[in-house]
Amino acid sequence: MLKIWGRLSSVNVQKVMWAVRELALPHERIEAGGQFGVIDTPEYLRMNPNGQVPVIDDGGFVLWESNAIVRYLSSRYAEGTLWPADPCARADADRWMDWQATEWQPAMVQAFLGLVRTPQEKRDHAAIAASTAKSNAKALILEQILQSREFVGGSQITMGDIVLGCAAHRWLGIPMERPATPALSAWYRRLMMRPAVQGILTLPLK
Ligand SMILES: N[C@@H](CCC(=O)N[C@@H](CS)C(=O)NCC(=O)O)C(=O)O
Repeated sequence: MLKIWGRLSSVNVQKVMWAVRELALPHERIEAGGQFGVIDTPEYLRMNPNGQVPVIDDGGFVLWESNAIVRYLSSRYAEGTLWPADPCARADADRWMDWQATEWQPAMVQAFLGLVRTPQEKRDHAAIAASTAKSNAKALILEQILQSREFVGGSQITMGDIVLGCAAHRWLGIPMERPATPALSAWYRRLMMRPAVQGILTLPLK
């Protein structure tokens, strides 16, 4: 059976769990990271030398890196749906996944850590302000695309929506000033109605 290691408060574990549940794959999730530890044990480091979550083991195939895991599960179990059959549609979804990892996530990380995980007296306000401005500017790029599409890759949900949806969940949950993003917010509400996100993206941000 597919095994997933990772705590549900991790945005990267959320992506994987949403994909697993979207595909109704039989699985077992093992708590790891944060308060659960596990990630610094020799057994775990043999699976992921980075000592991070998530990791999966699918019938002996061990994989880390959340977006790579979402791609693997989609290509293996969701050809034609989460993994679009058309190479251009697939590249479109794929491009947004890379954008999440290399642009939006790094832009928002300081605002998230500062405003959600750091006590008020220890906050670096300049870093938070810079991160807020940068992540908001990136969000407006997504807003523009979603003004003419129901999902990031077009009219159907793909692996790109899972990864971006988790990032949007975080961005929308950070207690900071945000520009109006009506199309992004409507897309997010559509995603949040999916049974697969219940119990994952419905947990409080921490
Ligand atoms: N690029 C990696 C990043 C993984 C990562 O940063 N994981 C964090 C949680 S989001 C982690 O393991 N932190 C240590 C911990 O949870 O104890 C991925 O996307 O999987």
